[in-house]
Amino acid sequence: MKTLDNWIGGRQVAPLGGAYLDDFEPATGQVIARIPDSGPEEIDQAVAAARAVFPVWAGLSVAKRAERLEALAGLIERDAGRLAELESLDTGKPLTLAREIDMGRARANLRFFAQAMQQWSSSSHDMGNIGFNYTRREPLGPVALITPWNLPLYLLTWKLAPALVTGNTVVAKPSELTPLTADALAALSLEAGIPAGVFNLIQGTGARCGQALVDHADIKAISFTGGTVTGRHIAATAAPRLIKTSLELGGKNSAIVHADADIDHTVAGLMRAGFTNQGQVCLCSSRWLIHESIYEPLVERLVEAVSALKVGDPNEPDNSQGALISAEHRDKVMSFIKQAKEDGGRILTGGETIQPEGRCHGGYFVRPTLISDLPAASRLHFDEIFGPVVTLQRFSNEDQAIELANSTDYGLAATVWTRDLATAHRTAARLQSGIVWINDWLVRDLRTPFGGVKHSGLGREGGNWSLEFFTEPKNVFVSMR
Ligand code: TXE
Repeated sequence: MKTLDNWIGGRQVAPLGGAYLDDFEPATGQVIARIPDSGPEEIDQAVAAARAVFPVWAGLSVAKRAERLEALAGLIERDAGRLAELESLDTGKPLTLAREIDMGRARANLRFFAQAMQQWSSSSHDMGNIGFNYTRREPLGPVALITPWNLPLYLLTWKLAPALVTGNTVVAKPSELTPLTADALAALSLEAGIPAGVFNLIQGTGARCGQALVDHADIKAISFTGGTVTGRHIAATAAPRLIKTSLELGGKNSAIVHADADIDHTVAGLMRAGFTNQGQVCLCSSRWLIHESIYEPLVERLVEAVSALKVGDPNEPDNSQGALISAEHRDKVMSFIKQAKEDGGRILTGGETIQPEGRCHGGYFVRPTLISDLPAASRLHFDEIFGPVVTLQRFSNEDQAIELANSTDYGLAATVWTRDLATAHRTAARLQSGIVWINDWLVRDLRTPFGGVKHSGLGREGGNWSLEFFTEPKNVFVSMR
């Protein structure tokens, strides 16, 4: 069993009190590693290291910083097999998914921001004979990156790349449930020539270690992806210090299927949108709203497709569904299914846990579940379940579909399925959502704004939005008089 350390100032450092937490493999329920149970002292040391090297890193040319990020992307490519295995082991997601999606995206994040920063231009504002202004974009200093367990390396690199390429130094805290790939990334960052102390990594719980990080007086900005309750708490913690926060939080995303949707295409799309990563993606469509004229035949097709999903050992290429992240999370998902039954909902398929034969017998598996006929007020329509559970509702006209979709506190990512251009654009315009996909799901262009409205977050990531978040504009006026 592996024992991890923190990474402070380029060195592996054991936790001060010698306290460790267990890291579980979701597919087996076995302990696979021990991670530091860090607190304020370790955070202090990491922030001090990040502060000390900040002038050096910020003083490098953009080209030099971009070169180091490109080198890190190259190392992720070199080690993709090993990293995908660690990611699958730690999260319970299918190994093929970790290879094809998570590793590809981790590389792409680093390359994208390395290149984007070299194309970015600052602005100038001419005042004729009086003079002119130019606007510098300056790095902030040590920044905190706090990431969740569903897409560990994917989301850490999504924040790390823009933070570093703009000249900031970083203290990162990955989820205590998925520490492995962040640890590997810290080691690779040194190999890539990123100076010691530029990327520090502290492992520990949210309540003690994460809280100490967001409380630290020398942290200049916080980029967070996680649950809405935690996000709200972090915003409140940061507010008195007047530091920037970027909050990417939960979702309760609707898929609106209009009467004229291309059925084959929609079934394939909904399967991805509902069940990728066992439904543990903030962008997953977990409410499928279907026009009444196609409801019965479409639901029949969907039940057939969902029932055919293979669940089990993430190492078996045939299994498109792995384990949920933890026993606690599995129990939370199952409590929603229990609630659905109490509310009078019909479980059309799934609705139960699975104990596969063999090595994964103790894993946290839930069969992909479709639920219909819930009363309109059931909380399954409004609360984020974050698992392989989708609710079905029918609508009779466009206004009703929009009203249902907009009726939750969240507003992250909706999908619209129709062959009619005007219907597609009109629906997209009326949805309260940061992102809308028409006839597709999770197609990402890293230049576009990514984030949600209402309780799904604050701010946007992606392209220039990330570069702006991690910099402070400074306007300089030059007199010509
Ligand atoms: O998230 P947390 P949890 C949703 C999903 C899930 C729910 C709770 O619905 O069921 O959130 O998940 C750190 N100060 N999403 O409890 O706690 C924590 O250690 C500083 C949606 O796992 O928000 C981890 O590193 N940090 C989501 C990170 O915050 C703190 C992805 C996220 O954990 C902290 C994951 C504190 N006080 C869950 N408390 C998405 N948007 O994709 C916790 N953390």
